[in-house]
Amino acid sequence: MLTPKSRKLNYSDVTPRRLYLGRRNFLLGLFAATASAGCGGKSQDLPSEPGGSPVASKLSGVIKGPYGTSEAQTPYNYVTHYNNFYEFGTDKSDPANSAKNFVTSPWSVSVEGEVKNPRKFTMDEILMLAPLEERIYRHRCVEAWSIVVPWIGYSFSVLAKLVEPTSNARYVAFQSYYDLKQMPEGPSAGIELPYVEGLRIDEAMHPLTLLTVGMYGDTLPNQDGAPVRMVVPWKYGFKSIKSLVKIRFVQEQPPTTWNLANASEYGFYSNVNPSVDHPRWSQATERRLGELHRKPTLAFNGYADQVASLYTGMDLRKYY
Ligand SMILES: Nc1nc2c(c(=O)[nH]1)N[C@H]1C(S)=C(S)[C@@H](COP(=O)(O)O)O[C@H]1N2
Ligand SMILES: [Mo]
Repeated sequence: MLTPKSRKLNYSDVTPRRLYLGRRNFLLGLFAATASAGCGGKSQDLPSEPGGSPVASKLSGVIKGPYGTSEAQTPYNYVTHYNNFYEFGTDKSDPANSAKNFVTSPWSVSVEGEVKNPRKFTMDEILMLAPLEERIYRHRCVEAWSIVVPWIGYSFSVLAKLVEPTSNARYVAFQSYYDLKQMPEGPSAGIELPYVEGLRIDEAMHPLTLLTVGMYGDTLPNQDGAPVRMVVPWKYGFKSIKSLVKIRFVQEQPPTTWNLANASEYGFYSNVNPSVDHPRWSQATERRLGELHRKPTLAFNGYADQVASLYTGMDLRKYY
């Protein structure tokens, strides 16, 4: 069928090289290093080993990717205990607890719409489509906090090129997993679910746009969007949709969850822009989790050199 022709690897043969169940030792080392960072505090607050499959396991064969920032990485504990994942509750501390037993295997992502080769990718296939790169990106939430995360993945364009978008494909629509049985808090989240997001095709194909399968050397913890999510580093965090199950190439600009919830506060583009305030607060500065002082927010979250040209001639106050 549509197994990439250049690869002679059998997915079931190679997967064990990517995934080692080394999580426990890995986490013990990490928490030893970060326990003093001030988040959570008591050791009882640290995640315990759940029954069944591990939340995260080590990824092997990860190479250094491009575009990394040299700023200090945010301690793992913050990135896994201060989350927005409304399917699992609306408090920042909710997802770490309520996503503990989220079942992410087996998993597949269906890719459809304006493409020559619609197909479903199993998670094993997604892990093997391209070499996994570590990319240390800034992530800026619209709520004016930020983190620096060593994500693992590869450019979304790798997957897109495999399915061959047609010339009608002008946007890409993304959809998260949604299951009331596993996400009983979903109906009280105050947003429509399943969570949906979208990018213009040139934004989606930009090499910075990362199809993300891990962080800090490991697979994604459930609360950070396991087993596969998008990371679009020059946009506010809500564009970086978690726990992806469907990707649709489309002709018209697709609906997006936060725009549906409140169009005057959240636009389709949502490029990080310190000079356009949110109606209810300034976007000029941000609080980096784990740091004392606020810092100035950068245009396009510091990625202007790479992406500003995508928006030449557009009024970024109108297209917020
Ligand atoms: N499916 C889904 N994806 C989501 C969200 C969500 O609630 N549901 N929240 C978004 C927001 S607002 C942010 S800031 C980031 C947070 O990612 P993190 O928890 O890994 O830092 O995920 C984004 N992706
Ligand atoms: Mo966010």
